Amino acid sequence: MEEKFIDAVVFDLDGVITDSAHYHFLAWRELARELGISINEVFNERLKGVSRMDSLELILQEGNLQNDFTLSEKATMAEKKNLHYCEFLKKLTPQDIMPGILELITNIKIEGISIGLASVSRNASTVLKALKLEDTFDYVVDAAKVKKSKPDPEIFLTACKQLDANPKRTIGIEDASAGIDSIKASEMFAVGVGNTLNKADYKVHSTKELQWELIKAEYKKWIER
Ligand code: B16
Ligand code: MG
Repeated sequence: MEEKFIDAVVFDLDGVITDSAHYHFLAWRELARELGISINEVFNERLKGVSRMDSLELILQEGNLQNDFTLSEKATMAEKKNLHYCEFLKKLTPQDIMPGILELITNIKIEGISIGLASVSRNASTVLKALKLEDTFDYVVDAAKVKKSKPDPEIFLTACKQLDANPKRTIGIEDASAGIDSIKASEMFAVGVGNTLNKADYKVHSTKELQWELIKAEYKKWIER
């Protein structure tokens, strides 16, 4: 049997496992509109992988309103956005798992490689339940388990530690620039899904292209470079 050269694969949730990143955008856009701030999909790239309160700060800065609200008012705004987001989550079903993801997970598991999930979302467990993936991952790191949001490496390093994986023998899959920075700061191999992730070690345009044999081949080239 071929020697195992990868310890684990750690997935991001929003934007990789399911398109909840779009629901985050719709909920933020509505809150921003109420504040007289206009945000679009290009601006939204900066919110991906960023915690709820940090996302709110970026939106307020965009409207030059960063000094206009108390902490308590900001907490109320973030809660309002979250309630709106949670309404979208009620519609989520296993049909909303991104194309190619279940096949990828199956192929990784066949080789006895651990899989983890690293999401800074406080709604991660709700999303996993809605997708019927709550028992799929060997370890899930969510907002409750880390102090620092992506791009800090804490979340991916926590996943590696809990999976007993050496970061250099671990692959991270992300759709956000903050997430790729977090993976690289962890010294892992970074797979980027999307068009704007220049720092990724291997890039694909969509989850459909996440093929295990190709990812392994790219990882091998990277580790042997
Ligand atoms: P919540 P990920 C992140 O999840 C999202 O990408 C980001 O847009 C969101 O603001 C953040 O979770 C916090 O989410 O408001 O649900 O706590 O990409 O790390 O899975
Ligand atoms: Mg994401």
